Amino acid sequence: MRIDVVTIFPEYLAPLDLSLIGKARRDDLLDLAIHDLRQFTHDRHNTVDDTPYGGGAGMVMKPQPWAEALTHVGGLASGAPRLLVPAPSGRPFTQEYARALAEAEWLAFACGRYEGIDERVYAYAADALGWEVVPVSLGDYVLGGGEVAVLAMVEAIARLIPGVVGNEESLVEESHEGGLLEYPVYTKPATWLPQPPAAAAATAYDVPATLLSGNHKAIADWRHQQRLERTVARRPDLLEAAATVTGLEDLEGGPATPADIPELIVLTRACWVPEALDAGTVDFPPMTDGPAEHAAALQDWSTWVWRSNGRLVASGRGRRDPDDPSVWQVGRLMVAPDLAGRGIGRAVLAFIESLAPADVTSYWINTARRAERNQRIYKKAGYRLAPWESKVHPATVDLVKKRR
Ligand code: JD8
Repeated sequence: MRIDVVTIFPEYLAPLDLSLIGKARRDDLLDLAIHDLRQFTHDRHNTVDDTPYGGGAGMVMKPQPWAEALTHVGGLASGAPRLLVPAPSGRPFTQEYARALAEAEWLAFACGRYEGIDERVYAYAADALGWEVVPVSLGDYVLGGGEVAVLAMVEAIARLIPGVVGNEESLVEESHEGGLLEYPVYTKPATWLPQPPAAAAATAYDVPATLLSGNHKAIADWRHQQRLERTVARRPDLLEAAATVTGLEDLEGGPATPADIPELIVLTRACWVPEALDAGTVDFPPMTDGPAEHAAALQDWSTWVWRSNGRLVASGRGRRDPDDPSVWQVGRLMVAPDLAGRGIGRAVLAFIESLAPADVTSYWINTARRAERNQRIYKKAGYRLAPWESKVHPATVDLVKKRR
């Protein structure tokens, strides 16, 4: 890949000589050239800015040096680059966009400063040079110019070029791939005893036992669970995106309201059909729960519902155990039967767990003794069968999980 960057601060981009990107350049995987905009001025003071038409604060970058610089860049190789222009108003730069840009043969970046570049430069690049011009934004905050954005974008793009990162599989498993955040990582020693600050007691910090178990399946499950929990806690917006990836459009979650009760009754009955068939009767809650029971439950539980394109497709609820405030009871986890198997239930469970107050130390779920599929799902999420007889009903079991 070829990348050209035009800037009034070439030194700002010196970090691109270092580390991964520097190695990629030396290995000829990346041909990166930095160009000083002032080289394309013709006055004694190398002027690149002037006052804005229409008035207002600050200065604007003049079109002439930019046109000459971009024309020069256009002559450095055959074909045409895509011109990326960092700007707060640009297209959000995401991992998905970085992946698309990593496929390009040639990219050029125009680093603005001051109040930005005279708008006619973009028209010139598109019309006279025939380039595709894309304003891009690093994020929703204001920088002083495009250089820092280019550093970030070039690093994100270049590491996706085949051969730049040694370990290719580390590119697949990482944060933001698959819509979930990264799992936490640990290295030796397995038990770490830091030097305590003066007058403080020494505390040992352990690596989570699963990572020392040598059980690859258990480790993969643990890491996946960590990714889910982190995403729920830190970036719930990403979970909605992940749900879309799993085939659910326009998924929106929120606390259940009385207006949801009619659909909640239908979804609940549909989800408990397997238990009813197994029991040979529909004469048990939640099958028998009507509007009154659901309305009462909305008072006692934090109940959430998720809708896809307006349809109520999933729900779950949680509350403190009335007999033991350290326990968070999770209940009525349901996903519309036609949407089962997409990981929605796991996401709902992780979300309901995340509603527990900070002082809660364990989670509790009750399910039919014979509901093996449910129990498998809960065990995968870290729950274990409680050794005691359930107080709810003899035909049910309790599953519990320690909070981390
Ligand atoms: C390029 C000039 C500063 C922009 C007045 C002072 C990207 N995510 C991002 N935030 N900010 C930028 C960015 C800011 C820039 C320039 C990128 C050139 N400025 C100006 C207009 C309003 N300020 C960015 N990518």
